[in-house]
Amino acid sequence: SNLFQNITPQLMKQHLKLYLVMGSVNCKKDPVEVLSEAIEGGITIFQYREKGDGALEGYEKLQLGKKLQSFCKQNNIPFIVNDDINLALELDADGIHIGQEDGNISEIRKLVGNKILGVSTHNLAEAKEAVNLGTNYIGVGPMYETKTKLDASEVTGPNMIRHLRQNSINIPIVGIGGINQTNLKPVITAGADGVAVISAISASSQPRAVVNKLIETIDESFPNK
Ligand code: TZP
Ligand code: MG
Repeated sequence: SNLFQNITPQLMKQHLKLYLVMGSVNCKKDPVEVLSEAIEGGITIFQYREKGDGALEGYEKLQLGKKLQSFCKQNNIPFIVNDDINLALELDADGIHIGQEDGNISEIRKLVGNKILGVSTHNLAEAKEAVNLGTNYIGVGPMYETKTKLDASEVTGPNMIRHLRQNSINIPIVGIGGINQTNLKPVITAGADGVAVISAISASSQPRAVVNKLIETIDESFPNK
């Protein structure tokens, strides 16, 4: 798909508003059901992150990816693949999200062309590098303690986002890690364009209701609204 190729920073920021990240391991219900409810609730971008104990591999990983991608397509939601560049290319995903240990950012940019490229960052040096290499957005975190990512680095808190903004990091930013309805406001007021969430949505028995609430709280949190 080329709908989101060469995405503008402005459109990227809009789509980062509520970023659902998940795979089968994170879901209380069928992942397809979780995603379709979350889309109905109003998520604005989705990342397929099939990782951890019991994660699907090979053909099964591909098949679930195809199903989730088709729901995203029907609803104009960018479909991003975590880590797996071959899968992103095979599915013709809208983008790829990588961490600091997932390879050379410039090489990955060459492989994925004009697709969305997002990178996880934890400090100003990493954010500056991501900007210089032309990534479309950065994830910053963990904002808060999280049980979802076992090898998560130290909590930075929303202040890291404020620090990046004060140091002229103007690209789209999404906060991640331990975020829920009760603690998201400081992430937005620190300067994030949105929040990325795994367990608050995917481990819920009512993903649609949770997403409705998150959207309402995000809207209330933006300084100009
Ligand atoms: N990267 C930093 S924290 C994290 C990732 C993938 C996990 C976020 O999951 P949750 O359940 O929203 O804390
Ligand atoms: Mg990774």
